[in-house]
Amino acid sequence: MRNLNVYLIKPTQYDDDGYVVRHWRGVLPSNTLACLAGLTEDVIKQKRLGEFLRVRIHVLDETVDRVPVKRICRSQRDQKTKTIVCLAGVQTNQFPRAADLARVFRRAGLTVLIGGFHVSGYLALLPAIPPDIQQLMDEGVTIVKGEVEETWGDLLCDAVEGRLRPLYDFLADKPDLYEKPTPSIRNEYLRKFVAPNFGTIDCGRGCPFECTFCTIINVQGRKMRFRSAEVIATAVRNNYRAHGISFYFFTDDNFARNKNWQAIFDALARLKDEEHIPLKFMMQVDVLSWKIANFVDKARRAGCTTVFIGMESVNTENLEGAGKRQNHVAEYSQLIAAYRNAGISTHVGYIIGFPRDTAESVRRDVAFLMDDVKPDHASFFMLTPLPGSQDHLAAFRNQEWMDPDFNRYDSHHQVTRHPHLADGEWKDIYLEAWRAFYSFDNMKAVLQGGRPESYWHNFMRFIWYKNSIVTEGRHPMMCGYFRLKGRTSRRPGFPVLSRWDYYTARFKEALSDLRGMLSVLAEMEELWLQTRHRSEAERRVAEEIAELRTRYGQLKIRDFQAAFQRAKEHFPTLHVPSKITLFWAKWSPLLVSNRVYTRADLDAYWNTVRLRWTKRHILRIPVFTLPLNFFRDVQLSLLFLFHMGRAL
Ligand code: B12
Ligand code: SF4
Repeated sequence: MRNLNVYLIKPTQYDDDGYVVRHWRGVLPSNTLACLAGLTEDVIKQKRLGEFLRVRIHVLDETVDRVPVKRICRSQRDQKTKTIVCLAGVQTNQFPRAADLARVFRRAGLTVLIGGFHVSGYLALLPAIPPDIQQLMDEGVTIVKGEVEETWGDLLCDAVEGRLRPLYDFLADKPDLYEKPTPSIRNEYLRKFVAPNFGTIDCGRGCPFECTFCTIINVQGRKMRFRSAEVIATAVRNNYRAHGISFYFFTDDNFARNKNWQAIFDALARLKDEEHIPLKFMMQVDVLSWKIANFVDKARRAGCTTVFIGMESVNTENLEGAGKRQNHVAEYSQLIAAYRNAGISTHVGYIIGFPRDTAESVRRDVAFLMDDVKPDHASFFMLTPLPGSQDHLAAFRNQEWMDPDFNRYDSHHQVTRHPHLADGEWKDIYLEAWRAFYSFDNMKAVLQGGRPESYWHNFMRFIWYKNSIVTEGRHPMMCGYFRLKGRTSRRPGFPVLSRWDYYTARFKEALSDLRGMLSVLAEMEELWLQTRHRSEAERRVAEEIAELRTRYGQLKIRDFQAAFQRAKEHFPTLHVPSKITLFWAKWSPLLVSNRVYTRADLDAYWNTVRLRWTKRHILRIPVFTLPLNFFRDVQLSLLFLFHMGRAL
């Protein structure tokens, strides 16, 4: 054998219509793929596979790449070439897709392995190998349970020599990560994501706590393992120089319990101070992290801009029931304030559907979250018994109903029965929580209450989240920009539509997506107009105008002047524009400057046009102002996009 193709493929999920979920651009690149690419490069460098074997690594993330199934199947045709397909980082909701791909590749005679959290967690707690995994093994697929930092070379050797076993179990031998190869960044992969300066590193693994819904502790363990601070700093330096990576997601489940956090933060701060690398990062921490001496301050100095916190609930009974005893609701607002005061945005994970939840209690709790706890962002999840969690084991032992379709285990679907929430009601209250948190008023409150340095960061996340939930109806963490669907890439059991039916349906969908996106953009434009940073004087003028806004549309130039005049009483240096300037400002298309505070008048105008159009009162459409308002709208949008682009 002369050539070896190693395909590292992260499968995606099927949507509810059976189409493979793929986006034109993703938001977060996969750390598992980068980890396995780094390990494979290391195996090649060490010549573990022999001197003369030419190895090509192909990294494919099905959430943003079309997997060229036929080409991969053909790649082993010639005798001197072998192809190994590694279905990587397979989560429970991706397992059905992974299994379908595995079968196709096996039928073509390729070597296929599946690893990741689903198989690892599923096999970690259940007393016997479940039938779906056994069936795959019978079909010649190798299942890998656990982490492979110390065994990847051996596995690849077994694969090359054709002596792979059906099951490898590394769960008991968790690798020491201290000096292991770090995730490898690939430019061609990063180009598929919205921010191509975005990288991932897991600085450590494990978590000491005992939440019953969590799979991490039963796969990566409760004993913390971590990478050396020097290894991380070297990776960050090299990634910056070679790929321009300056923003990281440190994927540790709990960075605050990484025993090496201090050394890592110090090393990163040195990269910023001494080597002028403009490093920023986000990380996951627990609710007690703010109490660790110097943690928040050092995080800020190292470049932390966002923390993701597993808050899960504001109901103490829910937390106790889920074994999350470390979360004290009374301290939540102090936790948020500690990070906010350091200029770090807070993003909380919040679970809906704990056994004690009712529709009313969820409504009350979400209001408390927004009004009292006041995090910058929240991600909501429907409680899901993920294989590998104590919750799943308990439901399995008690023979409770669990949806047999793993494709739905994405915490965005109901997969169990709830004692107080009827089928359908659970999902409704979950979606209501999303809508409440990402309502205009709450987003406005967050942007106005936050620090100026967090403004654009929070704003961009709002766009991503709003677009995912409102336009696409998908969980933001499983969503990207512009949904793509292949006509024939459909789950077995779903019919492949005729070209005509498919393209008609797609056209309608694309139109509705576009309409959704434009309406999100218009809302965000208004949010920007109402919240963007202004000087004190400008703010005062805005308040005056807001008072007059009840009569908006009928506002006269003299009203504006009066507002300026009153503001001048507070700010004597304020320049009161002349009548001519204000006339110009009100009516000229060039009005779109920093004196626009709302697009309410434009929206009112377009609503009138729409209403008259639908009521067939076409002659009553104010045609003379149409081009002017269109021009003003385009201008305003360009100004908004310009400011957003500058902030990116
Ligand atoms: C980071 C992360 C994300 C990121 C992913 C992007 C990124 N930047 O990586 C974001 C925020 C987008 C995300 C989203 C979601 N996530 Co997530 N995520 C994680 C997290 C915290 C780290 C992943 C990671 O990098 N791990 C380090 C890598 C190296 O570990 P690994 O994947 O297990 O891989 C090792 C081994 O498993 C093995 N291996 C893996 N694949 C293969 C393949 C072969 C062939 C072999 C031999 C070995 C092998 O080798 C690797 C190296 O040792 C994990 C928890 C965790 N600690 O892993 C949760 C986790 C994977 N996520 C989880 C979930 C549920 C989700 C969501 C469904 C949540 C949601 N509703 O939005 C979505 C799904 C998104 C998607 N389309 O994949 C669950 C999955 C559990 C399960 N059984 O399904 C986890 C375990 C957390 C949990 N709550 O329990 N996630
Ligand atoms: S704190 Fe988070 S990572 Fe740790 S056990 Fe609980 S859910 Fe899992």
